Amino acid sequence: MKIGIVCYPTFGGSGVVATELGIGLAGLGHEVHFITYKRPVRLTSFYHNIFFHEVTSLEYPLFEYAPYESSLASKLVDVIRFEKLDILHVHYAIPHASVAYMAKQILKEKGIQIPVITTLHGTDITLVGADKSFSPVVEFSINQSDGVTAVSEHLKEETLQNFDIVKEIKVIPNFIDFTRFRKTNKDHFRKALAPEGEKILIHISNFRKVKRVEDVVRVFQIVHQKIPSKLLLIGDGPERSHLEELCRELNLCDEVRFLGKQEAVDELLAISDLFLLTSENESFGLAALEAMACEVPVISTNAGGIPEVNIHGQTGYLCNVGDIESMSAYCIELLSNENTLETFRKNAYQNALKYDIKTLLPEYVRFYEHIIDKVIKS
Ligand code: GMT
Repeated sequence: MKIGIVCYPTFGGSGVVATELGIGLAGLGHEVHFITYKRPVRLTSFYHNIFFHEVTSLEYPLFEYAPYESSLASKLVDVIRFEKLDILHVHYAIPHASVAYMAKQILKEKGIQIPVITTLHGTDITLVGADKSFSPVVEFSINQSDGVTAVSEHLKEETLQNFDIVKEIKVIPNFIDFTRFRKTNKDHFRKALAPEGEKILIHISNFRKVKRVEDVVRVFQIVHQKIPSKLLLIGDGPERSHLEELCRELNLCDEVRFLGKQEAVDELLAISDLFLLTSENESFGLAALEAMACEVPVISTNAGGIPEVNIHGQTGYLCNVGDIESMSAYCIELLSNENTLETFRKNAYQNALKYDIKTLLPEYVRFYEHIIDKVIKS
């Protein structure tokens, strides 16, 4: 198949999933075309059957905001037409689903049919998409997609509750590539970050308010009083300077390392003992799955789709949003008992195996074939 993929090219979960999916599909022999404003960050190597088409917005003094949607729609028309794509898969509804609809209509005028699949990732439905300033467009464009997928059961339910959806939503959960995410020996690295053999807690996110990273720091403050430990904060975003100030206030600057955006997150996970995910909303929690694949148990909230990934009492523990006391108590419990920690490590890995890319990639391929068939027969 010739597959077009539209996504945000950034470190965010939806961009990561879209990129890994494209790489996986190319590995199966399909031809993949990424169409977005920057080369996706996870697309680091050269593949003979992966192409990147950069969308550039026209600057003009009249435009306070350059109309990216029009540039993307025009690029889609061009790529679909001249590369003869079989299907277009857009990740994150806003604005990709409505832009895909526009491109589809333009191509229809030219006698070209392009099946469109939209994958919902989370904030496109929960935080941003449900806002009145977007919701009519989101609802319309989901209903106009030929196929719709969501990354968790919870997200599917939330979409059906928030919008009047007439299309069937298929759940295809996020996946993990075990050739990259696995426990490896990085002891030298561990020594550099925790020279006295301290335990390592880790959090990875985009530091947006929804992640409640302040809770991570406050949980760590309690844990650190009982267990010699270090906290690694990976990622960057709007809350970072506030968190740096908080660490200064709490006198934790020597124990908390802000490592910024990192590509080799697998190497940092490989030296970690616990992963903290304190989000108030999370459709899936890809970062938690990446941790589990590297045998790192997860202490998280029970928000959104997280309980579908992190199993309470097996792969980690789930607590109510903001319940810092319970989260820290669970961290201390696990970090104080080497045997239990080891069992949780194994459980985390076992549960992550359910999300192996090798199992989930064929699900996407079957779904593509089904949608192409349906559109062609219509
Ligand atoms: O978490 C974010 O803010 C980034 C966001 C995105 O769209 O890139 O992540 C969402 O999609 C990920 C991949 O499907 C999911 O693992 C995240 O749970 C989801 N984030 C939220 O629902 C807040």
